[in-house]
Amino acid sequence: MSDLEEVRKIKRTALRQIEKADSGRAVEALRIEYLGRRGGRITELLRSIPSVAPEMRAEFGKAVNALKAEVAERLKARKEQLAAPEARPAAVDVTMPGRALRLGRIHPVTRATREMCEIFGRLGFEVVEGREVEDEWHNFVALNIPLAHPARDPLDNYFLRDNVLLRTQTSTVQIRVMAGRKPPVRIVAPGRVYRPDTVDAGHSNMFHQLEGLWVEEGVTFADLKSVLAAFARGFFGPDARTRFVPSYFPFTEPSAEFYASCLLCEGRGCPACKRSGWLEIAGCGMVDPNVLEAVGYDPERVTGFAFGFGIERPAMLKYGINDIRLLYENDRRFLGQF
Ligand code: 2NL
Repeated sequence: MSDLEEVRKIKRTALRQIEKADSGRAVEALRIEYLGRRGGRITELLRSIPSVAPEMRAEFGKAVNALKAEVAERLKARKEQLAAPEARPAAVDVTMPGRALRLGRIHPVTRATREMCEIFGRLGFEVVEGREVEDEWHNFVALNIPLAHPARDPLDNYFLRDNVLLRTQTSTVQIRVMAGRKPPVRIVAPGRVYRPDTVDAGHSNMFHQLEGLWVEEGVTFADLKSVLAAFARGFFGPDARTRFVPSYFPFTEPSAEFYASCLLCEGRGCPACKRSGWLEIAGCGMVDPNVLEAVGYDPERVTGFAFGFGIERPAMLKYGINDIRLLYENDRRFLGQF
């Protein structure tokens, strides 16, 4: 057999074996068999070049070097092919159980919001939403909050630029509804509000509010009391008791703070209610005539009441959450409990 025939034969078997190799380990074994430094079949051919007859040497040397290059190339390609995941169909065990889907839960703030809206819905209130970026007219002026009022201090608001700020209460939504339609109006407005407060277990610079408004001919403070009492029984349970304490807001007159009996201690006094037995859950009052006038309503013809609830505080009470920050961290270990 001539030397060149030997080269062709090694080439045929090497390429066939590489094609059949079914693992990285098998490819490596072939590399050692053909290209190994000691005793590799092609290595040996290369070493034999100097002893080939001079008239054959150049041609033989060229053939052996080409063989070496081609085998090395094929080994590399086969190794890469086997490393690709789709090259290992045997690795898929079709009898394995599937991966369980992680079902999402409703966030406690969303749950509380929906529950509150549902209760007010039964009382005839329509749910409306609005923008979070507002102007000073909707956030302050229409609500009878004058320029000199401390609530308008630039340090107590997130101003984006002159006359543009993140809303501090959702009353802005009610102002927009009233400015856009005639009475009667019976709405609740849930949503995010923003105040640059220092964050701690009980405070966040972003929180949620649900404000409500009922404006129509003949609406009285008695209606306010019965609506909020009905809400408290719906949200906290049929045994919830309620009380109103005189207060002050620029946008209502008269104004009141609204308390429900503490649902944790049933009014006996505990840390949640600071031993008073009562929880302050909303501010409320009769809509100030200046507010009605600002939106083009006639305060001689219609009257109304309004109220503003925080959402986090009642949600935390109801679901037993002791730090408001947990509500915004999106830790699945926390969220999975609701
Ligand atoms: C609170 C409680 C309150 C209102 C919000 C309101 C809205 C309109 C007109 C009049 Cl459009 N009032 N909302 C009323 C009383 C209380 O929020 O603690 N606010 C600082």
